[in-house]
Amino acid sequence: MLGRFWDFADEARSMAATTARFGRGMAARPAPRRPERLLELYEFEACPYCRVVREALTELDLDVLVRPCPKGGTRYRPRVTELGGKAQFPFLVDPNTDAKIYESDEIVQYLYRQYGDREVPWNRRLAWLDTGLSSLAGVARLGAGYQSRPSKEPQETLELYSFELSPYARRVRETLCELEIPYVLRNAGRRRLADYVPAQLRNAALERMGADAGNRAALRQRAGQVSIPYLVDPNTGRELSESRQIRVYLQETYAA
Ligand SMILES: N[C@@H](CCC(=O)N[C@@H](CS)C(=O)NCC(=O)O)C(=O)O
Repeated sequence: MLGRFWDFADEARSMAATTARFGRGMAARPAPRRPERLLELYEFEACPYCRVVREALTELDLDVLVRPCPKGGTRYRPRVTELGGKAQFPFLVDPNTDAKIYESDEIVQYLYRQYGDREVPWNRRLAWLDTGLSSLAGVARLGAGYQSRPSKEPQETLELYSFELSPYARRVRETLCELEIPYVLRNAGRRRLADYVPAQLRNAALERMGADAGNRAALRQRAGQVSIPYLVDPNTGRELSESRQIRVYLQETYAA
């Protein structure tokens, strides 16, 4: 009973964080150039600078291999110092160009220039203001996705269908982050009107308003509907779509 209450309160705070981002990290206009090899991002969920990078990835509809580096983490933090010389996050590695970039604003500019073929959006032009607002959004989360927790390392990389602004996907990413579980972030931002209607209410008429594409189409194929978040764990063969259940599953399977 108490658990349910906390879950509900936590979801409400995640919703507040979503509201505070004024729509960033929700709609996707796919980048015309697609990276051949998966981008790699060392980051942690509570970091406001990391958030703006994840938002750009959703908006450009780019997948990325996330290597979570929460405070106190030992799994990937040392690798960042080895690769770039300091423990600062976010840190992007692009194996396609050999680029290794630390500064969030530089990463966002790089992604839009290298893959998006367009300027950063107008609401990102004042980077200092946008990053300040990103910090405010983080306040609502009361430190979730900040500190590492002991965990078992999965052998194979998990996959998460997500988009940055989703309050439900955020809670799953926070758990993955705290447990230092690496995962391929399959971005599934909204592209068409029907994507704004909850999966359970979407009817055939809405579906006719346009076909799914990209990861949304792949998810429909895989799960029969598009419901975000959606976790795929090749280590156990489990696939789950409810954020509360996913969090319990991750906790039971990987927390040490
Ligand atoms: N100007 C940098 C600031 C990055 C930054 O300060 N990141 C913090 C996390 S929010 C960090 O790396 N802290 C060191 C640590 O977590 O150990 C940027 O925009 O990327």
